Amino acid sequence: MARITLTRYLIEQQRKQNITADRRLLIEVVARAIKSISVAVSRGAIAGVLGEAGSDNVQGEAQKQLDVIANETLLEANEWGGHLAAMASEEMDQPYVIPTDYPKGGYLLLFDPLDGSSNIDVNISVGTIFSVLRAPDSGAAADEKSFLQAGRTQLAAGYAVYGPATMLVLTVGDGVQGFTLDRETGGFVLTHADMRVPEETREYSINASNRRFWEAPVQRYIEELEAGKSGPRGKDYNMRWVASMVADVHRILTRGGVFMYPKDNKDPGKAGKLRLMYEANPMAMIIEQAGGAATTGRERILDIEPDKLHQRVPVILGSRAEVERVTAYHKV
Ligand code: P6P
Repeated sequence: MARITLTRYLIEQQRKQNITADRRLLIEVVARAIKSISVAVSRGAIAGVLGEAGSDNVQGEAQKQLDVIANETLLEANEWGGHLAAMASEEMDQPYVIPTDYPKGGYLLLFDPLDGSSNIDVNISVGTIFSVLRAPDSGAAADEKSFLQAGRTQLAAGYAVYGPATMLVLTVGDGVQGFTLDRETGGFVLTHADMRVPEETREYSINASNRRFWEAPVQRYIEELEAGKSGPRGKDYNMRWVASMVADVHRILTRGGVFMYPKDNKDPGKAGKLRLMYEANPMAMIIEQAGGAATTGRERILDIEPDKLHQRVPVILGSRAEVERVTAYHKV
C-alpha cells in the first residue's frame, strides 16, 4: 500500500476543506524546521551544540545552546513565507512580528522550540511543541494581545518528539495523526493514523518530589494509585516521569496514562509550572482530539481565557476516566 506522507495528508485535508492552502504551507514549513532541529539534536556533542548558551530566557531559565538554535530555526523558516502575522516563543519575551520586507499572513504561530531541554545534555528525548491561531483582521498589527485567545480557538496543534525516532504528531481538528521521519527520504510518513488515548490506564506521570507541596485532591489521588491492588482503586499502577512533557505526553497518547503537573505551593505565587499558550493548549487540543481530557483540576484547559502570553497553568491530561476522577476530587 502506498505510504501516506505528510504532504499527501495535508493535501487531502485541504481537499476536505479542513485547512486552507496557507495553513497547509504553514504546517509543511514547521515540519521542515523540525527536520533541521532533529538533525541538530541528533548530532549533539559532535556538533558542539550541547551545554548552556550563556543567556536566560523570559522565564529566567538558563538557555541551552539548542534552545536558541531551535528557536532561530523556527523563526528563519517561517518569517518569509507570507502565511504568518507574528510568532511567539517560550524563548522570547515579546512576539516576533513578521518584518516589513516580507508579506504578512492570516495566522499566528506559537512554540516551545525545545521542550525538556534540561534533558538534552544527558541524551534523553526532547521535543518541539507548536500551536496555530488565527491572526487579527488583516491590517491590524499583531501584538501580545492578538495571541491571547482561548485554546479552543486553535486551528492546529502538534509536537515533534526527538526520540529513537523523530515523530511529528499533528491535529488540524480532524483527529490526531502520527508521522515518523524517514531519514533516508527526508519525508514524514504516516505511521500512527487516528491516534486515540486509551480510556483506562495503569500508568501515571508526575514529579513525586513535589509531593509535600501538592493540594489535597492531588495528594488523595496519588495516594490511592500508590495503594495499588489493596487500595480503593483495586489494581497496581506504574509511574513514569521523563521530565520532557513531549515524551511523557507521547507515551500517554500511545499507551494511555495521566500526566500531571498540578498547582503546588512550592511557590504560591505561581499558578503552575507549564505554560498555557505553547505547552498546555496545544497538548490539550491533541489529547482531546484523541478522545482524552485536559483540565487544570478545576477547569477545561481549552476554555481558559488567557491574560498573559507566558502565563502558567496546572496541567492534568490523558486518559479521560482518570482526568475526570482527579477533577472530581477537586470539587469535593
Ligand atoms: P520538573 C521541561 O522543563 C518542562 O517544561 C516540561 O517539559 C516537563 O514536563 C517539566 O518542565 C519538568 O519539570 O520540575 O520535573 O523538572
